[in-house]
Amino acid sequence: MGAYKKNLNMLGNSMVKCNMSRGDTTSQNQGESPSSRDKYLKRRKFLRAAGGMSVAGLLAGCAGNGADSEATTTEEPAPTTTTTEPDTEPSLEEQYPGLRILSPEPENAEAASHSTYTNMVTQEEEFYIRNHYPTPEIDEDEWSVTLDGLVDSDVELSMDELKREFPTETVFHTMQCSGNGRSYFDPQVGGNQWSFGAVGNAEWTGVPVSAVLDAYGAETGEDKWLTVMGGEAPDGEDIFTRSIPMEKVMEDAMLAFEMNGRPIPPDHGFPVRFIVPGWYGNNNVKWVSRMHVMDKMVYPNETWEPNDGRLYTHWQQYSYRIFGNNVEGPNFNEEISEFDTQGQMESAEIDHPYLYDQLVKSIVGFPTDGETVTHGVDGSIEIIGVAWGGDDDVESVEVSTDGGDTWNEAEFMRPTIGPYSWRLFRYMWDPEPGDYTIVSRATDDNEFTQPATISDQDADAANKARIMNDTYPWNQKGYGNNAYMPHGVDVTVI
Ligand SMILES: Nc1nc2c(c(=O)[nH]1)N[C@H]1C(S)=C(S)[C@@H](COP(=O)(O)O)O[C@H]1N2
Ligand SMILES: [Mo]
Repeated sequence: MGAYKKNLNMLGNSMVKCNMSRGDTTSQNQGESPSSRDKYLKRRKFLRAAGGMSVAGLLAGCAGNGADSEATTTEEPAPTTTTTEPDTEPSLEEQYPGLRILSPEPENAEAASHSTYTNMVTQEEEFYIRNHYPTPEIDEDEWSVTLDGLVDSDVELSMDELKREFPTETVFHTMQCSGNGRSYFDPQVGGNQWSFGAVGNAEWTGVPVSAVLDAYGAETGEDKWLTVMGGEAPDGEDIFTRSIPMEKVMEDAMLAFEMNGRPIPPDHGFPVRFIVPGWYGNNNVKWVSRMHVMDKMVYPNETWEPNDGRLYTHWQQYSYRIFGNNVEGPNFNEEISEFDTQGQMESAEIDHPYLYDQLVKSIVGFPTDGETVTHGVDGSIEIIGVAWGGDDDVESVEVSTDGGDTWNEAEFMRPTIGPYSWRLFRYMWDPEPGDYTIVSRATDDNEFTQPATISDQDADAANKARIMNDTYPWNQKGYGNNAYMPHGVDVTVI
């Protein structure tokens, strides 16, 4: 019971900040007051300035102040790095020069340029941010992850215990928001209007969740589920909760502390984030506060201890479901046994697929849309892009320079950096001067190929929530779009 209490405190009203002063306690919840927000941004600036520091040093820089300290100045970097920084709040645009901001609070932003998709690893500056609630400010010394449900003993693990008592692993994981490409739906659907930029590839480092579950005698049979909760929801809001099938959890889910070799930035889940390699972003719960082992997925009217009236099911059963125009809302399931999104779309048993494993997709990174290009020294233009297949391999990529009429086989660049990373591809092109539309389409090792366009609102494909007739199903929430035509690039060759 004690563990629950402490955990709930954290969820409810003591999101402890690095720079929190004692007098700030009424406004500490979501950092909404100007003063706490100022301090927060100051800290973020510090984190960015400290890019070269070791992990230990960087974490100590925050924790060393203690949660009660007013002493914001002690964690400022050396004067040489601060004198050039203006003492004003940097805008989100300044913090993330490679992002197009969709909403400042909660923060939602996507890669602004196709050029992000010429790089194997996506840097923080260009990595999309997708938040339902404002980014919490967390002191990692005060943070813990509770494990309960079908376990031998409930436990509350400090960050230090998590980091020191379990083996460390690393994985490159291409993570895409299931709403990426939503802006191309016609008629338009509600929600953030993501175009092509809500996908990135990062290296995540942390501990295998299987090691933690095994250590505390969790039931880990294939019919079990791990329900993972984020710790940032404001009072009265649904906890960001996802139920992940135990089979996948035991295979390779991770509690990650680092993104691209540095502590995970606050916007991406500091101090600890759930990583489900190959699966849509919504499964990758940030600011993890609790993991609950269950014999089904989280279901409406779920009650478990503590039954504190909080809501858990919204982000699992209502949201992140694919359903067409003629459907009032998604039906709920206690369990499903097909997690491949394409497999669910084709399954007779699942009416409204859940967004788990990612559909195969690709995007052109060079040239960018609207660009004028010239031939290289060898007389050709190198078209570059990335392709990924979720937890399936990408088998091949084709490139068209005439808007999808004719296709050419692209070649993969080396190296490969693991089964869940996108692959870079190239096509050497030798065109006459003129205007062209370049698109790419990928095929995975199940022989699924990206469709060309999005279906009409009332087409068969939409009603059945299926990829048919080379179209992706228009769906009410705008999820899962992997059609290639909408994000083609128009270029001029001179
Ligand atoms: N706790 C919590 N975790 C979350 C979210 C959230 O709002 N709260 N958003 C999810 C969604 S929808 C996506 S696409 C990814 C985005 O991760 P990023 O902001 O690091 O790119 O985080 C997921 N994890
Ligand atoms: Mo998302």
